[in-house]
Amino acid sequence: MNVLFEQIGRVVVAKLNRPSALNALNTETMYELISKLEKFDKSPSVGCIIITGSENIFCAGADIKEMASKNFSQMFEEDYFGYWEVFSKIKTPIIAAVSGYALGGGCELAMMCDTILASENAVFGQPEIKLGVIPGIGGTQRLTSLVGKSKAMDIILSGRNIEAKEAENIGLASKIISQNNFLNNVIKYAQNIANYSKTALIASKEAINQSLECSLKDGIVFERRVFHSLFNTQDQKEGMDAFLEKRIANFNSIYQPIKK
Ligand code: DAK
Repeated sequence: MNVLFEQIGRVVVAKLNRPSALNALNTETMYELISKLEKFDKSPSVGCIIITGSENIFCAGADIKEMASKNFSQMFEEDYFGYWEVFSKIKTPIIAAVSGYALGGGCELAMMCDTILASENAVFGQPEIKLGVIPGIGGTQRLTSLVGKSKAMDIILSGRNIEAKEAENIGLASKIISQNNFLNNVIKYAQNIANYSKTALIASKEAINQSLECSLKDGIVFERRVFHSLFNTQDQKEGMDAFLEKRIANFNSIYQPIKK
């Protein structure tokens, strides 16, 4: 198995597991990861997903051995790596827990997640320029929207590595977490998120992502409409009742009909 899955409470941990290829992403791994995540996404018992690797390697990118001998027709006809678009359609929040190298497609996988938590030893980079190609799973687009044009040009044109501190400073990683007990600390962070209303989590993710696709004016209207719609959920009643009754809210009645 190229990916190991474990559900801990409401959190699913997907661990890339191709140590001999430094967790490089081949076609098989892509299908294994995404098809399983699609199932977890639909489960009401899952509120947050973590994608991670081992302590020293998150992912060394797309599998160079698989790609090296392909020609344009093959890449084009099989729409090589086109299935990654399905990953972007997953509604459940996804955290990239990056320890060690996240290079090329590995960095792009982290950026496809909703936020990146980096261990102190994390190293990011888009070294495709050294292979005579460019990032191919959204790197030129997502890195630019995260760090701005000038910094994205610097990183992609030079192919240089970025240490955790710089990744945090430029907004690529949302924060650095101590290497000691890294994954357990990310799981705790994810559990906190996963216990909120899944409907509200999905709505937050959708509204934030919408901001990248439309004008501020349209985005604000979109947000307001989604906000209004949440008043038809049991979780909104539960969240606000719990606040007024000074108790902890018990969310996740996503598929239950609203109580009168
Ligand atoms: N693919 C396949 N095998 C890889 C690999 C990779 N990306 N990275 C490492 N390996 C393999 C090595 O070949 C080696 O295998 P053996 O020789 O033992 O058989 C083994 O993993 C250990 O690697 P090293 O000996 O190099 O280990 P080091 O600790 O010395 O170095 C490293 C670690 C991560 C710095 C180094 O391995 C490295 O630089 N790796 C390559 C990183 C890289 O260039 N990544 C970008 C890959 S290109 C597309 C969409 C997307 C893409 C392309 C097309 N379409 C939509 C068309 C994306 C492209 C990429 O990601």
